[in-house]
Amino acid sequence: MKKLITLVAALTLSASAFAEVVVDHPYARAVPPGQPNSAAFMSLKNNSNEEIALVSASTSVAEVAELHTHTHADGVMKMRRIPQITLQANSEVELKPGGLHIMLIGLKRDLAKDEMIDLTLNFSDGSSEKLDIQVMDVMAGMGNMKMQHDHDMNKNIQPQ
Ligand SMILES: [Cu+2]
Repeated sequence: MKKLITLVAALTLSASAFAEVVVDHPYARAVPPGQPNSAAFMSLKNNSNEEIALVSASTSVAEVAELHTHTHADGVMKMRRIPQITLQANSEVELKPGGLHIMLIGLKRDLAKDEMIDLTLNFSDGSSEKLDIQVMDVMAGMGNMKMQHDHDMNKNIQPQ
């Protein structure tokens, strides 16, 4: 009987923790030793008929995880913290380099290519999703935009 109760509890827990949002291809940017910040990217698919929003994130490898977007002004890419990333009903939002991303601020250790890190996503309906995401080399193809990104970060945002 005790075993059955444990099983039911486990099922209930996984059901309530399951978000209506499907996460596709999550990854984090590998950074060279000493870099204070990185970012995580993924595609978020809302398969429900209700609007839902990603409201926060956390990871054990950084002090803070913030939701960020990029704005393009006078030829310079700048990042801005946003309170949430809204997912309209039955739609998909892409978090990608140069666009929406989850900023990992105050890295507690280096993020080397191919290792896995944990990332928890918290949604507006109270659900959350814990992911194991791969660290990948995102430098290639990002060129100057990427460099500007890091430059701005180092200047403007101090780890708390
Ligand atoms: Cu950012």
